[in-house]
Amino acid sequence: MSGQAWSQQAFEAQLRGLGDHYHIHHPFQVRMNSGGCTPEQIRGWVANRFYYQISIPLKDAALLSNCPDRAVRREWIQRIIDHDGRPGEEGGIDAWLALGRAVGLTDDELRSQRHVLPGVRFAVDAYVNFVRRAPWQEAVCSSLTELFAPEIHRERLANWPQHYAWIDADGLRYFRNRLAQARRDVEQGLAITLDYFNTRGLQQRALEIVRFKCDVLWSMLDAMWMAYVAGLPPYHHLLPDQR
Ligand code: AHQ
Repeated sequence: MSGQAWSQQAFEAQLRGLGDHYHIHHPFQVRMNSGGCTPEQIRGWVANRFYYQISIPLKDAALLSNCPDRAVRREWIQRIIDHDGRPGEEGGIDAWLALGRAVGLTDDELRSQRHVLPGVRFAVDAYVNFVRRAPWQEAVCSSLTELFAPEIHRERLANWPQHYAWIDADGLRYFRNRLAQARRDVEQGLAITLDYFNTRGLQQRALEIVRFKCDVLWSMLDAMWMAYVAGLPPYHHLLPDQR
């Protein structure tokens, strides 16, 4: 890609411009945030997103294993602790299990992954495998969909108590925790990205990477829409016990 590199300010604006592709605009999320989801659709979303949540620490560990920069690792490793927790400290995975219980799913249902749709698994695995193979700076860049995450967490915290009074508000603590964590994560990820992607070609590559991650998040919800809204789960032509 020819052309002069964007200034860091212009490059950040380009990255933030990808917010139009963020999954907050997906029909499933729009339906969820406007109160249009049935309990089964909420449960399907929580059960499928659990696979994403337990994959994040694996993704971040893969990034760390590729990163020779101790200063970066010392900061990035907090992300694993945020999700896995540590002795005496609940992590995001525990908070997501609490969300599961609040919507009527047992821990075993989540941990067994029996509700995880093929399309969700493929999208999440595509993300983890990208990070395993990519240069660590590209892997950092792929986390920048979180530029847009605070808004989606704020929306849930505002709308779920209003629209889904049947869900115990205690189950929403994951979203509360992520508000601050996402902002902190983005500070580090954005600084690394603005610094490393410093030619026009590299900057275009960065935009491609964030678009790929938007595709990951969008595809997860496409699979959930087919299964839980359109009533067309994989192999819907077969009897439930044959699928
Ligand atoms: O809960 C989320 C989370 O911990 C992360 C980590 C980050 C990454 O490293 O890719 N992305 C991410 C996201 C989380 N929640 C999603 C949501 O919609 O609740 C949003 C997602 C993201 O924006 O990438």
